[in-house]
Amino acid sequence: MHSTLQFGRFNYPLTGEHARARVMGILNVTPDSFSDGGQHHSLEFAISHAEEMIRDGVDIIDVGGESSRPGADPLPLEQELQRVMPVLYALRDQGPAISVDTYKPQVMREAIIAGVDMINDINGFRAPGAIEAVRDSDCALCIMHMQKDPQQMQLAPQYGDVVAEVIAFLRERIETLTAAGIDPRRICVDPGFGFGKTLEHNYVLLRSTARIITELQMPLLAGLSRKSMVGGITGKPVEQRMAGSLGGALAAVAQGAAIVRVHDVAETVDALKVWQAGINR
Ligand code: 7PJ
Repeated sequence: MHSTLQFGRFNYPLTGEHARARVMGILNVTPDSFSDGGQHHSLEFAISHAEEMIRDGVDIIDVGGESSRPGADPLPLEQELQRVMPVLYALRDQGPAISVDTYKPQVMREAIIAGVDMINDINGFRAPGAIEAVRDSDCALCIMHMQKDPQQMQLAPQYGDVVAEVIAFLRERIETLTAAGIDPRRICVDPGFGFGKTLEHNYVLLRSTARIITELQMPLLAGLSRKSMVGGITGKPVEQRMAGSLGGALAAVAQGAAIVRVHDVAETVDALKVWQAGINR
């Protein structure tokens, strides 16, 4: 494992006494249904949500314009840029690191010009031109595993050995990125909870967090906040999954996850502080 993760303007220690899990807050920028449908309200709403996360102690804000919920339709490039770019420019000097959740190379290029610190790609930089778009920058790169695409992924996910297959996929992507000249200290990996996985696949992967980190020797990002895997255990609908999500985040961090991607920033920050204070290092 490298001793640090290069994260644009930031550099996160991964080993030693200053290492700690980072909290990534989810900022969805989608048109609001309660106004004229223009860009203005969604921008103001996104900024005030970001300000709340900053007060709550967020480390990284992950800005996403396209829903990648199971069955969701892709968003045209121009619309994604219109949603996301004003938010990136508004947030880039507010303190936290900024990430953009996109698989489109043109959005990656514009976001890097705007100064983002991470490109978070649910597609693992497989789109033609994605690697070239991010190569000559110092932003972090999150490589996520997804089986099929958001339209198809939850129809009938199948694996022989889910952990081995996710690791093999991530290893191939790491090798392709580093062969293109990308510094491995910029890379983190993500098993992609809910992206082409059954409940059982998701929990086999969560229980294998430490193994994935050890085999790949890369920092790991875990995103399970409010997902169906939390509902599958608790029986709770999406608006009642906060405590379950905290439990899942702690399970990942206890196995060495470097970053947790969450909706509930204040609660996650507190849970991690108390957990950190209460364990033997
Ligand atoms: C993830 C993501 C995730 C990373 C989404 C949702 C669906 N990016 N983007 N990992 N999930 N890296 O938040 O429910 O798990 S969108």
